[in-house]
Amino acid sequence: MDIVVGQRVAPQVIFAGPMGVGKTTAMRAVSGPEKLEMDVRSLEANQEMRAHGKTTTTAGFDYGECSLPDGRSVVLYGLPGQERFELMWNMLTPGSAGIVLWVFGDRADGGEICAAWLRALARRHACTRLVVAVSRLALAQRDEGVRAFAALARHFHPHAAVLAADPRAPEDVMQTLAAVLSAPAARFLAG
Ligand SMILES: Nc1nc2c(ncn2[C@@H]2O[C@H](COP(=O)(O)OP(=O)(O)OP(=O)(O)O)[C@@H](O)[C@H]2O)c(=O)[nH]1
Ligand SMILES: [Mg+2]
Repeated sequence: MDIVVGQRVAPQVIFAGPMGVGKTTAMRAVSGPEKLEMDVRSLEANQEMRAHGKTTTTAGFDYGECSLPDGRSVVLYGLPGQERFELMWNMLTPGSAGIVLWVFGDRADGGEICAAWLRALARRHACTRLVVAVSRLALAQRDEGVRAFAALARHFHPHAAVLAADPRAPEDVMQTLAAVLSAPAARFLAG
């Protein structure tokens, strides 16, 4: 029997966000065997990322299929984080049922980067479900960090859900998926 990849009825969720935040890592954490990665060796992976073992960047997209604990299936697409591959953003973003935007919670420019991504997504998707997943927040800073990103995200999307999540932890990634599927869809606001 031929193997058929893809589940036509499953909602498609996009993992978006800057280079190195953990979109491919998150996809790997929850996907079953039917997955595809298009990473290439990268000069851009900076020293900090190399220290954590990241030497590649996504030049195309990630594809994965995931079953949630309640039995629902989700198809995942991970965007490339670098703007030079924005052709993929144009192709994949408009068709998605929901977006998980992964952001850096430990960088001084994390808010700015998050706002730039929200603008880029708003240009490509009029109405969607949105979760902002804040990575790398120390436990003591979690509440404050989530509050700060929530205020920013709601500038751009009235029903954005914001949570702290580690893209390496399958249970955290599952939580972002459950959150995006249960969030109300809404139009992006002019931010
Ligand atoms: N220390 C630490 N490392 C993390 C955390 N989250 C992710 N990482 C690491 O950061 C790197 C993320 O790499 P990728 O998943 O390839 O990032 P990406 O978002 O797909 O990047 P591009 O495809 O280049 O846009 C991996 O080496 C992860 O192990 C975290 O919370 N703490
Ligand atoms: Mg990637």
